[in-house]
Amino acid sequence: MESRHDDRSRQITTGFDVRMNTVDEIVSTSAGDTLSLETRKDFPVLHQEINGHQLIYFDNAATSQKPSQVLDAIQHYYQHDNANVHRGIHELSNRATLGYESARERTAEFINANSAQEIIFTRGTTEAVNLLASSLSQSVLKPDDTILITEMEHHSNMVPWQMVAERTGASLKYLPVKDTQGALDLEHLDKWMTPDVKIFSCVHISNSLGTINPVKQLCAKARSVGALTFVDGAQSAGHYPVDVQDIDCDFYAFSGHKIVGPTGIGVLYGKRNILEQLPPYQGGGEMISEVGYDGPSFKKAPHKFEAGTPNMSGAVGLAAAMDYIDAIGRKEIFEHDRSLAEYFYREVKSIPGTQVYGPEQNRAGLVSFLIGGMHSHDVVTLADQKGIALRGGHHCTQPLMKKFGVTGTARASFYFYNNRQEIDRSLEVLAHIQKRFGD
Ligand code: 7TS
Repeated sequence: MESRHDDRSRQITTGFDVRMNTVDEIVSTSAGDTLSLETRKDFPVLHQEINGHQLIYFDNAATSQKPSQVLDAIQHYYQHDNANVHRGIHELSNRATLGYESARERTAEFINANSAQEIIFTRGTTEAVNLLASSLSQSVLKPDDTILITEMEHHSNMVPWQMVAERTGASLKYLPVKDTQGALDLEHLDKWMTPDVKIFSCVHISNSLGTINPVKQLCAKARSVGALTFVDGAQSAGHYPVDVQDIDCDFYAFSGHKIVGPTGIGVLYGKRNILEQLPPYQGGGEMISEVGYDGPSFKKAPHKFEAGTPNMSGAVGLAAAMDYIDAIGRKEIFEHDRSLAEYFYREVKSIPGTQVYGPEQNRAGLVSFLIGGMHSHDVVTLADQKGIALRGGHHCTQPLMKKFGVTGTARASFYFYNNRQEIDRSLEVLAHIQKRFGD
């Protein structure tokens, strides 16, 4: 199966060039609601009423919606190319293998990895962190070592390290978040980045605050003390120009379902020389080079990390999602999401008694807030009655919420198909909710 990159790009009529962009370029670009106008037609799920109102989908940090181009790619795979990969030497198996391995190459291109050998397919970000933590616990971590993460990590980049620390006797430390504006304590890095730190793991964009962490600088600092570096890209891969060689992290992970791709497929990127030295995560078919009753020998990376029948249709759908995203451009997506978030942040804050979390500027496209006197779940339930999908709760960052002294927040998270009209409507609804039920 040939790469669909060009075909898919043509199907999307946004007219943007496919290229990587720098952060400086992002800041100087302005974007209106053009993206929303041009892309909404591709998303069938958006065209429906919920509780008698036009759906407003603001839960994109949890999962994104899928365009027809991705749905078609998956259907095409099952209708024409489905077979198991690698095993059979027949035409369908060859096509399935080509589709799967082309998706690996497409992924390498998407994050500017040096080669497709550096791309491991997983079920998602969560499995990627578990794979890495498990493998490093067997090969790198010793009882006197330290794993350094941050206080704003999602549970999936916290619990696996807590489990591994427990198992290996290594210490787990947390780089502090300064306040509810959500910046890391970058002024005291020397205190935290010490030679005992063997692994530094950090979220790129916070899912509960919208903070964009300076991961390139953080990874450079961690590397200077000899630590391996991991960046959780679940909220950045589909929203922000990502270049893993520029960040110079050793590992980076993201989930397909958050970047308009299918569920059940994700990516762990790892530098090739390091992956070759790490032990496998799970054992089974496809990951061995030879097996005897006395034991196995393993394939090279990435295949030694992919035991069992992989998610072929997921990989094909993921490649279609990447084509779709790149045809728009992540610089344009970022600018669009950021301008919606800054607008929402400003306006929601002016609703009496409302508290907002995360940075006011230079933020990603999601906003956490609390309406005075109301539980976040009540805000979300009332908004749902008007067709607005928000998320309420701790957003799998429970320790951070505890630090802020709250059980959770309501969160509106945006993507390129959202627009100002939707925000104005949701602000109207939230103001009404506050008036009726808030303090
Ligand atoms: N890391 C971050 C920063 C995330 O936001 C999420 C999911 C994950 C890891 C885990 O991704 P998964 O695809 O493996 O589940 N975040 C959210 C969220 O904010 N609401 O629901 C899921």
